[in-house]
Amino acid sequence: MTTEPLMFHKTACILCESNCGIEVRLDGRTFERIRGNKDHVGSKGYTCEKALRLDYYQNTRDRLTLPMRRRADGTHEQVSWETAIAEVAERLAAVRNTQGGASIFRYGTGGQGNHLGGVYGDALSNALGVRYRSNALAQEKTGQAYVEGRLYRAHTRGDWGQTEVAVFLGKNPWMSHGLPEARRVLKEIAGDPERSMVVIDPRRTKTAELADYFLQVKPGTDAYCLAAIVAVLVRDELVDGTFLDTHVVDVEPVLDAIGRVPISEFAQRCGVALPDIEAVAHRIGRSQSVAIFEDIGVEQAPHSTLVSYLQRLIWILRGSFAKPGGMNPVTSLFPTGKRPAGERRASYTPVTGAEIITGLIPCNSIADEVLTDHPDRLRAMIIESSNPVHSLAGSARFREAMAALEFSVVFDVVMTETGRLADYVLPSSSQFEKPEAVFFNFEFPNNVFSLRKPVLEPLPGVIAEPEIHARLIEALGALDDTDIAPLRLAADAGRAAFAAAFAAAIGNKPALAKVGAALLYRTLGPTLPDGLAGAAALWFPMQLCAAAYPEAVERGGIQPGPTGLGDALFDAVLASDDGVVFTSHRYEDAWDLIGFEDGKIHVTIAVLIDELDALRNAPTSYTTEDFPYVLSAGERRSFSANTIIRNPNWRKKDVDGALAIGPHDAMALGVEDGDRIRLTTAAGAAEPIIMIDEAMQAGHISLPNGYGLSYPDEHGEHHTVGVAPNELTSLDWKDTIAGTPWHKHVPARLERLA
Ligand SMILES: Nc1nc2c(c(=O)[nH]1)N[C@H]1C(S)=C(S)[C@@H](COP(=O)(O)OP(=O)(O)OC[C@H]3O[C@@H](n4cnc5c(=O)[nH]c(N)nc54)[C@H](O)[C@@H]3O)O[C@H]1N2
Ligand SMILES: Nc1nc2c(c(=O)[nH]1)N[C@H]1C(S)=C(S)[C@@H](COP(=O)(O)OP(=O)(O)OC[C@H]3O[C@@H](n4cnc5c(=O)[nH]c(N)nc54)[C@H](O)[C@@H]3O)O[C@H]1N2
Ligand code: SF4
Ligand SMILES: [Mo]
Repeated sequence: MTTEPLMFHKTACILCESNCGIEVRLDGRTFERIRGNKDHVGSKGYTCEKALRLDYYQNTRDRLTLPMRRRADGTHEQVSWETAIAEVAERLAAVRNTQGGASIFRYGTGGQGNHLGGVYGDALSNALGVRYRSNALAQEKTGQAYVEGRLYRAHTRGDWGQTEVAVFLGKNPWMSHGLPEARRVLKEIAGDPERSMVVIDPRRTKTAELADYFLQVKPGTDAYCLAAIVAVLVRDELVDGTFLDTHVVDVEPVLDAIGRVPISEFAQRCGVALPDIEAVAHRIGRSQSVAIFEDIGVEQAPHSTLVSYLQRLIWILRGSFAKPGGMNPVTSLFPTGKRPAGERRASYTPVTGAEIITGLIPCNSIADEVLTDHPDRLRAMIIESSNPVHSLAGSARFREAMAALEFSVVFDVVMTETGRLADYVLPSSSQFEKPEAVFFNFEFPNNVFSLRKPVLEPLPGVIAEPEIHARLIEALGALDDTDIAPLRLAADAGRAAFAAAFAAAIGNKPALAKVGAALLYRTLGPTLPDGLAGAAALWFPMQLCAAAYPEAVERGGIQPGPTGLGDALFDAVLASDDGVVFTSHRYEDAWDLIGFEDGKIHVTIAVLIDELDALRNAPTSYTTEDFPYVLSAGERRSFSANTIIRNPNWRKKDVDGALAIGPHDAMALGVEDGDRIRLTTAAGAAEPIIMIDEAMQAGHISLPNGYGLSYPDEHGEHHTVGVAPNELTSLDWKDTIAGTPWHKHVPARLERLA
């Protein structure tokens, strides 16, 4: 008897935004072996150690296999899908009918690997008239979006493969990745005498060890450090005047403000020696190109929006834009066209009046939008692929908010901290049991889109998000067979007939556009090969993308087929296991990707210039006698991955999620490596194990993210390992502009345990 040779199936890692292509060999339903996919056009075989442990995600003990409904006593019971769909639709409709769709809030829509379900979630939200939404981006990237929206209305990325000076600002890519083949690229830059790496971080990270210039700022003082760098560039005439004259508007107010920066005082404030700041400014000032990667070390710390602005001033003043090695705008799968500069319609949250940036409510405001008797408060929540009770600042307050809701439903694969408080949890198939994709396609010149095919059949009882959402939309009466049947027939007749019928259907009944994703799933979906029905909603963005950037799409290697370029792109995406280059740009195209009609950078942002001027009177420290340490709550380590893997045994090291502390502080406290310690903040307390770490500066302590999840043992008893960081964070520590939380900057106290 011969046994079938075990086959490798191509898919992608779902543990961070890099989504490296991988190959999985199955033994039954077990991921018996995992390796990098060398043919993947984005990652080329690269992975880190985490991808090899994905079986802990797929074969987790706490998978849900039927919908869960909350009983009056707070426990959950299993119910059938028929019951769950009917009741969830009815409850949502009841809230909408009495309080309006705007009182239903939507949180999440995808983690690090699964954004396709969110498109169908959009359709459900549209069917209900949902107006307010948010997700994790509103606790990290909205400050950056605020700045980019005003400067050039596009999103830029560094050209890491070629840049002469790479700057990592509150970013530790050795551990957190976030750029393709991160460790390879870092080593390449470090090993090249013609190139330099600058790291700005209070901690001597793995990345900092590779750096040519390491600016070890005091936590939370990056604004001072960056202002000083910018001011040295201007003082020492290292600004690219030709670039400014040609491409940048409204330069004078910025140059004036920079001229007012007290350079040596600011150097002192951030704890970096002035010659070190000057050396970095001069290295950047002499370079052909500089690229800067800011991440949550600064985005979740004081003055975060100002920091997002100041770092951009560095490369704008250097003219490091639209060229190899510089910063370049990326294409979008959902292009929005151009606008006159300065034309902006701001919107605000209904209760607290917080500014909504890129359509997202600041995460720190959500609970306050619920916990009030304001008539326009949020009254129901739809939560998809995220665990806000664990991941938002102030967990206690979010739990309170969930308890106050009239209705809540969570879409997840497991029972989470959030699911436990929800009225219903709808279990979806895992990321390896359905077609999936991410919309983090942010590179230049080549943008890669990867559609992953299912590796396994869904676990019996679970359903993929497109089907769950379509059923809910149908139960709400927003889509029915009279809409679906003619388009099904047209889809069978071919793509040209389908495109015409789809356009006509929406022309006749514009409300169908709102639930377009579900309509595509029900009609085009069944004609797609290999169980890819769930990818049907991609058909529309692929058409938009091909229409917006036809030359870039063709340059990527896609030729228009009989029914056009959009269909050809869509089919190429469906056919490939290795990712598709969906746009390939030339550097000069960067100007055309600016979102303003005049194609210029508008460099003055008055509010931020005011904040820059006010810096010299702002505090550089928020610690007190009671809380003398700065706690960074949520550092990325080699075995942290948000809350995607819940079984603590997946970790090969740092099993406890130790609190990192410098040797001086440890000595002063009289504690040793491996001791437990009492850690207290204004919001809560915990007793983590400590890890003495030379990388930490005095007064700074750090906990990893993604710990403190409860997980059942073989007897079903739940245990929690490590500290859930947001039991220690509070809602009021946040950026004044974007409202993003200061996860990295929590005043804290340490006490030795008796
Ligand atoms: N291993 C792993 N990788 C991940 C993830 C994961 O969970 N685990 N999550 C992914 C996600 S969702 C994200 S958003 C990214 C985040 O990726 P990173 O931003 O790189 O992650 P962190 O380690 O949280 O923070 C980066 C650095 O900020 C530093 N820092 C703390 N306070 C300050 C400060 O005041 N100023 C400066 N300049 N730096 C400061 C920390 O010391 C740390 O080295 O990682 C992604 N990759
Ligand atoms: N204190 C502190 N808090 C932080 C951070 C920090 O550094 N410090 N980091 C913040 C950052 S940057 C981020 S990005 C957030 C991340 O926090 P969240 O946005 O809450 O996301 P994840 O932890 O990735 O949760 C993903 C959820 O999706 C579920 N899931 C997995 N696969 C599927 C699927 O196929 N379908 C469905 N429906 N669900 C699925 C998982 O079980 C999990 O519950 O945390 C933030 N919170
Ligand atoms: S965790 Fe990130 S870098 Fe590591 S293999 Fe997965 S996607 Fe790639
Ligand atoms: Mo994130």
